[in-house]
Amino acid sequence: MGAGISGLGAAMLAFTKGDIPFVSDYGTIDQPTKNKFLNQKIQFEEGGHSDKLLDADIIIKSPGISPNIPILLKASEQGLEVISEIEYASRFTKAKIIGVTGTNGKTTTVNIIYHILKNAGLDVALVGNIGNSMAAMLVHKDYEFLVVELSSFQIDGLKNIHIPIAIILNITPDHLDRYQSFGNYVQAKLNLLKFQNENDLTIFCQDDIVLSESIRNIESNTQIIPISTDRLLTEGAWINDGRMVVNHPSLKQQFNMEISQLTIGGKHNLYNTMAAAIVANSLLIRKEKIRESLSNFTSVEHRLEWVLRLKGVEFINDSKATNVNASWYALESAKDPVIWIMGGVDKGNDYELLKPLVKDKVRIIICLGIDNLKIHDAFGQDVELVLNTTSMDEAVNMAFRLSNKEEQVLLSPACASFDLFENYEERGKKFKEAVRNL
Ligand code: UMA
Repeated sequence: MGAGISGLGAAMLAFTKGDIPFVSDYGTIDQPTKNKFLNQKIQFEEGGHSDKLLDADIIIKSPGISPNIPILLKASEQGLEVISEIEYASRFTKAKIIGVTGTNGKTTTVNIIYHILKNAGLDVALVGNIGNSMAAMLVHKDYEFLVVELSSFQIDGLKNIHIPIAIILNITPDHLDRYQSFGNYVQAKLNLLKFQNENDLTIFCQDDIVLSESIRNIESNTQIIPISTDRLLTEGAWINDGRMVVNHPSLKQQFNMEISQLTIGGKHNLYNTMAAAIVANSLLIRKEKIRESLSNFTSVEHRLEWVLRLKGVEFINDSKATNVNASWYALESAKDPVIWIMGGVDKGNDYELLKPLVKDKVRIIICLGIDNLKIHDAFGQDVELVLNTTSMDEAVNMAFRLSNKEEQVLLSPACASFDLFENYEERGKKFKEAVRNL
């Protein structure tokens, strides 16, 4: 179900492995995807989900599709197996899976892990929520390691996968439009531990109160490894006197490194780096290789990405920030004053968390979205100006016109992008284009 990235990948893998795929999409399937189906004689339907789906042995559901739509409720009444593309793909690989979840930081963390493993000469692929279908990646070859970015929607569709190394970076409210309550969302993330056994590693951030309390209350027999930047731990990963230290009985090697040698800054990146360093040490990658990789890793596109400086004004692309917490990190690491371009599709945002930072650092807010009322209500009293626009070019031009020397123009929407853009990548690319056009 769904003919996007994951549906196309699943269909291609099914076809290659001798299963008979049928693809159903409620929207219009784009022509290049249709051509791929036609080339392989893969059957498909568009413009709705017909009852033909109920004749299947397994339904592979794309993560963006709600499990509560009528056809899926019917399928579950009939006892049909409904799984995610990641679960389906896992049935065709011998790779050691490193699964990374969390509300924020997943993309940076999987990229760091991938970078270290690749640099160490390992046979590794980077897949999942990052934008690469795991199934599509396995069509032509298998890998020794798969680094998988997992959204909670993707975890929901897992069943028998084995995840020897799991990372949960943090849990803050997101996707409340789909999970009804924060508790359900927390549970969805913690379900990752269901796919692990006593020899497996679970890495989690101890400084995240919700996460550390929930993880302690969960029945699990895995090797749980905490990371912290706030406290000196004796086991796990922590910061001591400017050095990152990694040490845990379940790891075969100890590791430490000067944090001044890390190429990516900010407290959040320390967590991402510590998690990646634990993974690398558990795989016994040579310490010099780990240090080398961590000191030449460059940041991820659309995540606090520095674009350029023009007449003393700095432009930062943080389009990947699709929730309040991600924008909190961006504002926290920003130099003041900030002209903040934000807004889009609100996923149940509570802006209270941002108010102190906004008061302190933001001078002007430019809303880039169709419905901006909530933003005006939340921050109208805290900044000089709140302006509306529905065009990226206009937003960037406005920001530049109103900016002063030594200010920062930050695109960090705190919202999803679907009202005006295809996805956050398109939003980020349009931002960079508009900035370069200045
Ligand atoms: N569709 C239906 N029926 C429905 C609803 C949608 O057929 O009831 C169809 C749409 O018409 C469309 C297709 O489903 O053709 C899209 O499916 P999808 O939304 O699951 O998107 P994919 O292209 O398969 O991409 C998904 C992830 N998207 C979502 O979870 C929304 C991608 O994460 C991921 O990279 C990709 O699988 C490969 O694993 C993106 C994302 O926005 C980056 N993730 C969210 C986030 O990070 O916040 C969770």
